[in-house]
Amino acid sequence: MPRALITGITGQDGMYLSELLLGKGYEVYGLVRGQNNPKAATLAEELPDVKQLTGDLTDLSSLLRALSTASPDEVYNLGAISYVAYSWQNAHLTTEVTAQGVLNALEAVRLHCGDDLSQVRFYQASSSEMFGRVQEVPQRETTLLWPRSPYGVAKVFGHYMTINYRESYGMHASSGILFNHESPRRGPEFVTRKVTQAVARIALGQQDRITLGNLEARRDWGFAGDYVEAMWRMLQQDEADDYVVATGEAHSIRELLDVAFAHVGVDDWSDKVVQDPAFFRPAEVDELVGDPAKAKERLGWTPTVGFADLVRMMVDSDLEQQRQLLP
Ligand code: NDP
Ligand code: GDR
Repeated sequence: MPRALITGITGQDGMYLSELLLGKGYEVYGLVRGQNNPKAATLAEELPDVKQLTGDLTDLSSLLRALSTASPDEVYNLGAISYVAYSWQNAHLTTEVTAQGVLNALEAVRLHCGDDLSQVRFYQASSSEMFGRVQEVPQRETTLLWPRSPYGVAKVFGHYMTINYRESYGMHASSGILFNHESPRRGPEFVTRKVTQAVARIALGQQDRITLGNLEARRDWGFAGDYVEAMWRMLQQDEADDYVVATGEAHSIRELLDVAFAHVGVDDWSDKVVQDPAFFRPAEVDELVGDPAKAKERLGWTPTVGFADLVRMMVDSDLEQQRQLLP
């Protein structure tokens, strides 16, 4: 039975990846941080077969302990402070977790493996945010990186450190440059979920308006369930490498609003959306769109859920959740 250790197991991708690996017969271990983390109970309820281990990416010894207990064949480093807007307010913390945390994870694997680094394959959750002020359209593995936020800068560090461990020690360390991916499990601070949750509440008469920032930004949005499949496929390759994972299509926040509101029968949402400068970013990433050709060719990976279906799936899920909260 193959064994996997996942950091960031309580996040959106950690949950989908756990389901995928459990379905393939893996023994799955997940690193859960903090004292009495409330998400541990949700994880235990939804995925009782996952074995939870206590640890934190900023604490090297906790990572070594987790590796020793899990003795994994594959390590997926998904843990991060992942909310871009928050990273300006907490740049040091973001650097410690999202940048140095990757070094800690890589170093823990290297120390754990000793002379035989071939025991463990490593996946790093890199991000399209590394492209920031884009130097090429669409973005591919070779596009120059130009991050625009402390989060993006931290991800660039983790990305290059992963490549460096591959080149220095021959570690099977791959980096997935994933574009935005969403689902009903997406945190409500991210714009897709913020919109679908608000649209559901507006449709049920629980709220009048939604307050947003920049409506012109464009993102390449895919479904998280598809994207964790690409992560797994990367670690099944003979050689470790870097891959862009994206749909190849970009849509604006306005289009997101169009699809989400239309799904509950609202064609004109102009009186339901308010813009607040508080949600604008100090340095915006205007448009991201990826070229997933390499992932298609080498991994045989293609996305299965398109933009409009993804948004409708999220609105439906939020309608159901909000109905359950009604008195
Ligand atoms: P989430 O924000 O949903 O999950 C982040 C996870 O990291 C949570 O489990 C969180 O734990 C954990 N974490 C935070 N701080 C620490 C720490 N100090 N030590 C250990 N774990 C920690 O992110 P996603 O699931 O959406 O993303 C997974 C990874 O992929 C992240 O690295 C993200 O940056 C990256 N990524 C995501 C993309 C996306 O569109 N979703 C696109 C590209 C990259 P807790 O639940 O306790 O807070
Ligand atoms: P992003 O996702 O920054 O791309 O990072 P997010 O959903 O936060 O923002 C996308 C775009 O929407 C604009 N926007 C708003 N965003 C939020 N969160 N809230 C708002 O009210 C709002 N109004 C407009 C933003 O300005 C931005 O342009 C996500 C994260 O998952 C990262 O961890 C990951 O690496 C990248 O995707 C790829």
